[in-house]
Amino acid sequence: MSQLTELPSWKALWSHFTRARDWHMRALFEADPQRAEKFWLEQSGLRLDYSKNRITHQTMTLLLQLAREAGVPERIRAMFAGERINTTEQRAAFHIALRNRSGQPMGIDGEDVMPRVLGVLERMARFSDAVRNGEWLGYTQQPITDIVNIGIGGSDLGSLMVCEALKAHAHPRLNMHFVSNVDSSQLKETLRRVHAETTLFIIESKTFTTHETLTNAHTAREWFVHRARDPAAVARHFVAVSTNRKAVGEFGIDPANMFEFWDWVGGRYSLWSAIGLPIMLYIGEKNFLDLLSGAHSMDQHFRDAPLESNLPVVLGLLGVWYINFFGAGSHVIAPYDQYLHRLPAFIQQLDMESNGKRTTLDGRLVDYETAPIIWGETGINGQHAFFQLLHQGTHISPIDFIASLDGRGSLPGHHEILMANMFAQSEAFMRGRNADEVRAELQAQGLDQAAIEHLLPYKVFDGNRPSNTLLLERLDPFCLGALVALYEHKIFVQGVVWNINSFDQWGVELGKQLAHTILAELEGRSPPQAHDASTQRLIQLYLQSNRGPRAGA
Ligand code: G6Q
Repeated sequence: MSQLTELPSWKALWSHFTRARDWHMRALFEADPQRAEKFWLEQSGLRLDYSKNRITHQTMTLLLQLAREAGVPERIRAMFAGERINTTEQRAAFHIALRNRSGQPMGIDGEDVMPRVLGVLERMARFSDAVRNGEWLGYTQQPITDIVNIGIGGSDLGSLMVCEALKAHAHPRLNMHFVSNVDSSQLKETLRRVHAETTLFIIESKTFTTHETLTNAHTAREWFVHRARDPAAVARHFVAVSTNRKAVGEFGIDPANMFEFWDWVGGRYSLWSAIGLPIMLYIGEKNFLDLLSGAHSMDQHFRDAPLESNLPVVLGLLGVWYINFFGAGSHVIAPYDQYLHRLPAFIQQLDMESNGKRTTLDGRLVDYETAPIIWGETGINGQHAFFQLLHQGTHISPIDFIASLDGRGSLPGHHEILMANMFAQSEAFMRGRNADEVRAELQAQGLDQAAIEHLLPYKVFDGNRPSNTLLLERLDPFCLGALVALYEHKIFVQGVVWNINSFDQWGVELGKQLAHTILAELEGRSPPQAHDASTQRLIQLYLQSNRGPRAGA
């Protein structure tokens, strides 16, 4: 039996659950006219309505007790103290220092990291300014018009998501491109749209050993040198972001063109570091600093606010309530904002890579569920696609609705439709539609009794499906920074409750290793290895299909 399931609050929650599972939120709203005000929090430009959850005041009291018994306050303190909370890699998880705008030191093992953090930020700002104002020229003395970011996972998704989200703040001359897939079609299509003379390549890799990234980077450099006809021109067109100075030098990028970060920054937590260089180039230093300030504001709230009014804590505990008690295996991110269309993918990595674990900090296997499957899409598109399952399917999947309140930048009439749909969905998920309501509606449409009874079972919605509504004052760098930090900390809170390390990713490492063995076989560098029959057959088929000259060769 694990420690978690032995906690008094855990047991109390189970006995509470035997009653709570039968509550309907409709009744909870009817019983308490103040419910929407009670389950409401505001912080750092964000408002959270969590009243449409299957909770009462007592549920929250027990969940907060669970957070205390699981040691959430102590673990928050340890994170902010720079302790090596990533125990399997013996590292701190100190991304909070990257956005520390307080002017105060933040240290790991007594060493203040802020001078290094601020030093890199300053170099990033100088470089971005030069590119943005046209001082940084390519090898034919033309300003940069296109930026191609080459990286994958944590060295791609964060910057991609933020650049998409803040497109409205972008420099008018700059086009951003992100290449992550080693499938050459992505790089090929990107290179077709840019010119060597005016393109800047950013090679982003924490380790600078990731095969996909290095392959794309080498191909991009060959493409470039072939056009520039001068290897020296690489210095004006290639920069690197990494923790591995030696490998960057070996690749052929001048260390003067390298922006550094540190091993205490996890890949999926790195957009605040030099990995955010594409963001700064795209939206400028001030906007990038506002993004950091938004995250910093959420950090301070997370560190200082009492648990009951602490947004990341409350969101994290609500997740635990559904995952561990209701057995909800998935969670939906539904932004009602086209600019946030990559947010579901970003949070998917953040959450599933952080908490998709089954070994506790003391090396035992868990006997409870951990991270849910995170999925989603822009909400309005989701409504016309997968929301059917959320309304009437057999799974319960809590939903986060996310939108900005300020629609004044929108074309006339659009934002109202968007928001009306979002509010309507959250209402429908909560209320559902009972048999009496369906009958009344069908009668009003003039259907006869037999037709009504036939349609009735299909048109009834149980409702009682939980959701959170997160409203940003507006989609600006500050609010976005706060939103991302909110999810980072929510995930951390859940990791603490489940007693797992949210900051390692051994599953990613295994895939990286195994592909090397098979690649050697596919390239004919190694004889066939002992694989299972299926893998063996797939390798053989691939080898047979690729005999002979390459297409286009
Ligand atoms: C993130 C993961 C993973 C990582 C990529 C790229 O937390 O560790 O997504 O970011 O595998 O790694 P590199 O930055 O080392 O190329």
